[in-house]
Amino acid sequence: MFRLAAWAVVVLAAVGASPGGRVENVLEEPSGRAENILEAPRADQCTGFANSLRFDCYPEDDASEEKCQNRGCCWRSPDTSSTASERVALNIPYCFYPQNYGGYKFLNISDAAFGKTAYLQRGTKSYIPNDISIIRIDAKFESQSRLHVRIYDPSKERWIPPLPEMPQVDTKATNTDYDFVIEESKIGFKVSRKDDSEVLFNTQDLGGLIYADQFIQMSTLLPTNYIYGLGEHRAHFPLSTTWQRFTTWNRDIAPSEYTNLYGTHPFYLAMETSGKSHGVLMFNSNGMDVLLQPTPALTYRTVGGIIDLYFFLGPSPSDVVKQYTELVGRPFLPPYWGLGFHLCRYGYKTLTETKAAMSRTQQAGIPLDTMWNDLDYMKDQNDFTYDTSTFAGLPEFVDQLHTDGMHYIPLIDPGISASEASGTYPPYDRGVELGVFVKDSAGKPFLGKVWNPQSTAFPDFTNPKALDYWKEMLTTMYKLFKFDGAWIDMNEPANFLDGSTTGCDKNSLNSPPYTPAVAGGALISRTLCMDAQQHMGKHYDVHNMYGFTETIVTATVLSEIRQKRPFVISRSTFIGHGHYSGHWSGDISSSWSDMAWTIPELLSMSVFGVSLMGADICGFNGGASATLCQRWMELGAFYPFSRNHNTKDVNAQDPASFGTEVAESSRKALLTRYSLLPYLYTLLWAAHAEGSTVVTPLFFEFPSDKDSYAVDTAFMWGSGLLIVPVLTEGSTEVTVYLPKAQWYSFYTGALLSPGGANTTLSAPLDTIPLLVRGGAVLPMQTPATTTTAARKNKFGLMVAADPSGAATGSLYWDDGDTLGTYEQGAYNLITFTLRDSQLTGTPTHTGYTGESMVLGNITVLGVSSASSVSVNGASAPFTFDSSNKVLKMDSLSVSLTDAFTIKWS
Ligand code: MIG
Repeated sequence: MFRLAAWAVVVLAAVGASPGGRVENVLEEPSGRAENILEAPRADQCTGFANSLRFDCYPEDDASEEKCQNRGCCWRSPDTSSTASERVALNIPYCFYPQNYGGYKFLNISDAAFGKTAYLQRGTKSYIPNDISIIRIDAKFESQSRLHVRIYDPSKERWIPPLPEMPQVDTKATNTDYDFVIEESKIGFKVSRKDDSEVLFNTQDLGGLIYADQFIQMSTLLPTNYIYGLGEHRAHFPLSTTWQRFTTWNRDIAPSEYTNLYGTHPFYLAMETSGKSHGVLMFNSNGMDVLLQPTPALTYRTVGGIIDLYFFLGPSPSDVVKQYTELVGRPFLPPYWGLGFHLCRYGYKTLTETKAAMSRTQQAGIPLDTMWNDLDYMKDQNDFTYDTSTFAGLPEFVDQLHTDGMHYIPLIDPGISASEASGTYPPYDRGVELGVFVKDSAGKPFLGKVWNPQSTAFPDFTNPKALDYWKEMLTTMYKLFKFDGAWIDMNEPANFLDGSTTGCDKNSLNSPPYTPAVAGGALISRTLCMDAQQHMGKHYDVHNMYGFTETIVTATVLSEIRQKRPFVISRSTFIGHGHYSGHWSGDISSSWSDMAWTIPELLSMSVFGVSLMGADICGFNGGASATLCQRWMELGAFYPFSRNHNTKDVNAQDPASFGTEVAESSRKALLTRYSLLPYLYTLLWAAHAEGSTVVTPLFFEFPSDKDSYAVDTAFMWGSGLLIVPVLTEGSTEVTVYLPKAQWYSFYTGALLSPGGANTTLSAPLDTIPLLVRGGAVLPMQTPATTTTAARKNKFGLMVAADPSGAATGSLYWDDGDTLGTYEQGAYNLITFTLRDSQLTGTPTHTGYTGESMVLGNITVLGVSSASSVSVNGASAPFTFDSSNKVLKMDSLSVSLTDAFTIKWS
């Protein structure tokens, strides 16, 4: 199911055996902030620049004319002859690169077995210390749709993230969808789409190419302003290109617009004017700014590693995501129970409180699969313990959950208490013995402070021994109580201090010549020192991979301990995260606007290949009102990972705590979710097997409809279901742009609108509008209040005819918990086809016999008339609603693992 235990061991060990190059110059003495002073440009080199063609030469806060000119750059106020809309942007640089900004020149360009190769040499210094004087470009034509452009130092190994493991391709694809253009007269390169000559990426002769040890900068023109991705950030789904900076540096912080957040995904997807799409990954783990400007253009600024770009040619947006996850890892297939509803809070101070929240949820008839506990369950907030007085009976509680077909997940922090009396706390003592903690510059365990009483050590998950260590710890806890998954938090890694308990040394890693626009203003802000040592490299290089490596180790160890699919939800993420686990959007607030922000976050994570995604339903910080929680429960019922979570010391937010109305709406929405779980599960399987998206942006399905490009208040499940939540208080209707298609109401089956316009949908307080798209067959199941119970029920189908009366769909089914079912063929796959008033079911794979699969009901939308129905040749009862044009068969008993035909006339 994923590149399993053995894989992680091999990779981590291999990495250990030969640590990659790392940033070299740990200067002994104060940081390298001292800049080279260059000559000011001539005035004629600074004229004739439209505002949008200015590339920022002084992104730091303390720009001045003198400092700008010392960088050899032009200082001019923005050009007022430009259009008003350009002028509103306050970020138009005063300081910008002049024409012919000196620097690199080609030494030569030649063909290579993998594509093209070229060398560039720097003639004059840049303003940043430690320029690399000769750099090499390799363009590898890796496949028809994938181009890999690597720019590096040919004479010295530099840091390249060893994970996720990238393929080494040394032969050149012959039929490519792209042209790679490189010419001696123009510094840089160009990538274009072969069939329509669209230029996708063009760095030629743009100012500011700098390749120094701790500062690498390159700009490119873009073919479009429709850019998506570049996470993790709170931002609208189509990213602003109005001088907007997107900084990636994993950070524990409540989300606010554009600040760096918990994860790093330097990948973007672009929609071209033609409706075609391409994607670009900058495979780099160092602190980075990516700047988007209206030209449209993009600038990468990273403080280490190399320029390592992968281009994905699509041409559809879903092709781009498939090509991306083919490279970085397909989403994992979660256990089926993980798709049920989860209930959690920080501040269930006792087991009794935990049980009370659970039973009022169950009393209200609200589906619930998994109970969670936060730090509260721990003794002194230390990992791998539980408080045997406040949480007395925890093991028995967990056993009872299992008896009831439910599950239990505890929070686990990476930080290990480093100040317990020696011999009393094995997690620390063993960690020291095995040497698995991150080390300070002197080689001792690096000490910070997180939740533990006095000080905290941090396991180094890049160390192959961490796998044994973590397994030992989780096994010990598993002996205490049989938890089913892991909620891994604070793994940016977060620290309540800036650096260690004794601060950080002054050197070029802890304060580099350039600091990206990170929250707190310094790389060490609320995390470790940059010169802390990990097995793979300096924290400076591996910081953004801390949570990712913890995720890999945790998922691997969990699957070994439980011998079942691991369910891991991690706050910190990196490129390729979705291959191992899910993610939630962290410490959002209980507000209407934060609820709306969860949708672009969900859509972006889908683009990054993280399928199992959710946000704290009803919001984390602050208390939610009943009206907010009602609408949020309805929306959250459609997050792939559906968990209500809350902070401590505010009012309860579990759905039953607000009284009957909220409880009833929650019950209704969650029962609808549970009825659609076979569809959701099939989508997760398809993501795992083929890289398609689960949460699907509307425009992925309508790439030639530009009006759909900006929609981020609604989202689809796959290609068949559109979810349109109400995001404003008190509204009982909601307006959304619908592309041209047949859209049916999920609830009544009525045909709503031919699309192509903004459409207002009615949304009573207890109802979230759901639209089924003509052409889809949604596999369903009679719901229950746990997935364990629901899985015993009969299946159903919702069939929605397209204008030609056709539809298709499929159902993937297995036991929902065993490792590797798909890979081992232990599953059933059934495809459904509607055409000419005839629905057929065809089992294309039958490898799972765990339970019989019986189809109990079918609803067909968009049927013009029906006076008789036959099932496998025998006539069958039905009802027909002639006003909504809905045909229903409610009392079927058809085996899904045998081919079947249902006809009507
Ligand atoms: O500093 O464990 O995002 O979900 O409840 C806060 C306590 C630490 C942050 C997580 C949140 C969790 C909380 N944690």
